[in-house]
Amino acid sequence: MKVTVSSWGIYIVHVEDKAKYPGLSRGTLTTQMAVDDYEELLKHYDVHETIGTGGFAKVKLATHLLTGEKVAVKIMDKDSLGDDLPRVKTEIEAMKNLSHQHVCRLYHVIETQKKIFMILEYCPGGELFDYIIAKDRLTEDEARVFFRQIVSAVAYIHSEGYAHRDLKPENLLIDEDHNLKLIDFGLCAKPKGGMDYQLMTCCGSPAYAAPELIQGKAYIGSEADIWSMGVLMYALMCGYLPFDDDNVMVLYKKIMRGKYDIPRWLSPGSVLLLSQMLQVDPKRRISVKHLLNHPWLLQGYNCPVEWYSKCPLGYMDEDCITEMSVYFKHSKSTTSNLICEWLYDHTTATYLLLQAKKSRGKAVRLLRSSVAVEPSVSSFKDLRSRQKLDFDGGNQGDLPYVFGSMEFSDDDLFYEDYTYSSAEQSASKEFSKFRTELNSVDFALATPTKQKTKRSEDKENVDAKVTKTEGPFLLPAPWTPSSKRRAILTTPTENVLVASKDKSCNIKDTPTKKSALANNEVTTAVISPERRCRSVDLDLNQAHIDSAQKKKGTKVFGSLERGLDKVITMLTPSKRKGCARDGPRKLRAHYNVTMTNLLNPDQLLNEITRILPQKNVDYVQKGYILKCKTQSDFGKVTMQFELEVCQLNKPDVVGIRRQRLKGDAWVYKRLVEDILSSCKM
Ligand code: 6BJ
Repeated sequence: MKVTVSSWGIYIVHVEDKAKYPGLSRGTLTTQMAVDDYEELLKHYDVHETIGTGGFAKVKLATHLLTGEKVAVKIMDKDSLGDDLPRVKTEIEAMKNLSHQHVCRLYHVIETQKKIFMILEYCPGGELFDYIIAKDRLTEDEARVFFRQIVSAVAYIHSEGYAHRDLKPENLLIDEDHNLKLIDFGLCAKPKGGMDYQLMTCCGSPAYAAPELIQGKAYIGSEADIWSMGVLMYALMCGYLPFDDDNVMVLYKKIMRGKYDIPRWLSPGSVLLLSQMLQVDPKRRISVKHLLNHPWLLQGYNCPVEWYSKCPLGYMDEDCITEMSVYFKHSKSTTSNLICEWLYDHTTATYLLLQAKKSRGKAVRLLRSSVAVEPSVSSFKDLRSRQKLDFDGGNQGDLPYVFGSMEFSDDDLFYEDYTYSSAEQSASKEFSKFRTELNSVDFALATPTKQKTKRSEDKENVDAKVTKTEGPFLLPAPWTPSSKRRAILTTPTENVLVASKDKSCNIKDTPTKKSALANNEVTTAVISPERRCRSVDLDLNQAHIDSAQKKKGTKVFGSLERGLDKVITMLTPSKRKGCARDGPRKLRAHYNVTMTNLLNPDQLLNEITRILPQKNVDYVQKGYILKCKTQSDFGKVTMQFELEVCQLNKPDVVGIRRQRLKGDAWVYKRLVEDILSSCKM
């Protein structure tokens, strides 16, 4: 057993004893590394299904074993990151410096030889984008509730010296209290000279990009963010974009002209506010400071937007410290000293998640002894069968063992949460026998460096700047972030991964492993190849969409659902193979579920699978779930989404759950609308 420490103070455990892994007989060094790469993550978290896939990251739902709190794990493969590695570094550094009620919280960073895992706040409501399109558009009052939160988040990050530079509804998530959380700081910038310093890099999503940015001029990050907020506000209240075109050059011309349609339902106050944000001349554009007190934002509130953090960095909660000191058998002062290092290791995660748990009114308790109650299915057999189904499952061949493959995909180590049959459930029970009780051994060993961090230095600079420019802003009161429901707790099987319980491991205070992200300079993000390609993808994707559907103001899911309610068709027997024995999942009506008038799930499934090839959508069927993807002419996966036929009750009809996993949100919207409106149902 070898332990190394990355430059972020993250303990990487390398297991050399292959005898512990019976499935590794055909294994290679790559296989061994893959096991190592997931060990630290699986020691502390139970990893469930994929909830999103970006250009270079996959996001999975997971449960933190000690607190039972749900988290989102962003998984990145270092080899595949290439030019995007600085983006990851930028995001991690920014998120370590940010703590705000409307900014997604970073809890833990795990860097292994091949992977980077970011453990983040879980937002069960999904993307604001999906929420908008499901409702067609938001009422002015609902848009105001959200927009105040967006202004709050943006004012806060600007006050901390950051410009986000990729504000869009896909980067705003909805938490369990229906509050927004800003994500994706990979393109953010922290100008060395402060927020008034100019930036040069053109980045972000074209439809939300400010005119000065797309012209390649030097620009002020905060001013560009305000423009994007104007586009965002328009999207909230209209359900489509103010500037849109399949051709990016035409789109850029429209942005530079700054002319957009004003639909009849917008109030004069909304029109005025939009015009103040969507000013082509950045110097004439409204500032965040003026937005805080803008009459439109005050309507029905009588108080300015509260921009300051209600959960400031470094806040120490007495109850959480007490619980951690009892659990880990340390004095309270040792415990609080360990927490105060803010290494974004398992100590930071445990503390922040305990605080989150407390803020939801739950007992401030760490789960003792056997934490798991229901194991997740995670066997070699399952991994193998699943691998054959996944699009991006790495090895798709006929090897007898999944571990015989040369490389893992991120899904290979986790079983997706779709467990239907009783056979699979009993397999799950059987594997619970292998469960190990994984106590956090690294806590006791964590005696991190007590050096002055880059964070505190940056903060001093920022504070000086803030005092100068943002004088009237108040200091916040202590607050703990709202958080998530309790989850089913499981641990990985012993065969797959074994946690290090070897307390004699030679762990040093000073990082020994040179991190790929060790360079600590302030980064100006660059436009990634994936983003540069996006416009191309967009065109290719839209090639098969009816021009009528592409028009601005296209009907969105909400109206489509209303249309579907009126259609009743005769039922036909299913000819489909691989039908899940227990029938479709029973789901509650939700905004990502389209209701039909149909009663037979198989008929609906047949109908969708008939239409998908017509729309150039490839799919893999997993029971009642259709894992869909589109590809560009060059074979690049441009979009991934799931359509699941489900059973609703009250009314007792069949529905379709939609979930976008990858690809441009507006292209997805049009494609799924096209698919569903083509289905006879
Ligand atoms: C991050 C991503 C945190 O689609 C869902 C849930 C998506 C959580 C989701 C199903 C659903 C609900 C309602 C409507 C539609 N999260 N949570 C990157 N960086 C930081 C945090 C995250 C990602 C998430 C995404 N639920 N669908």
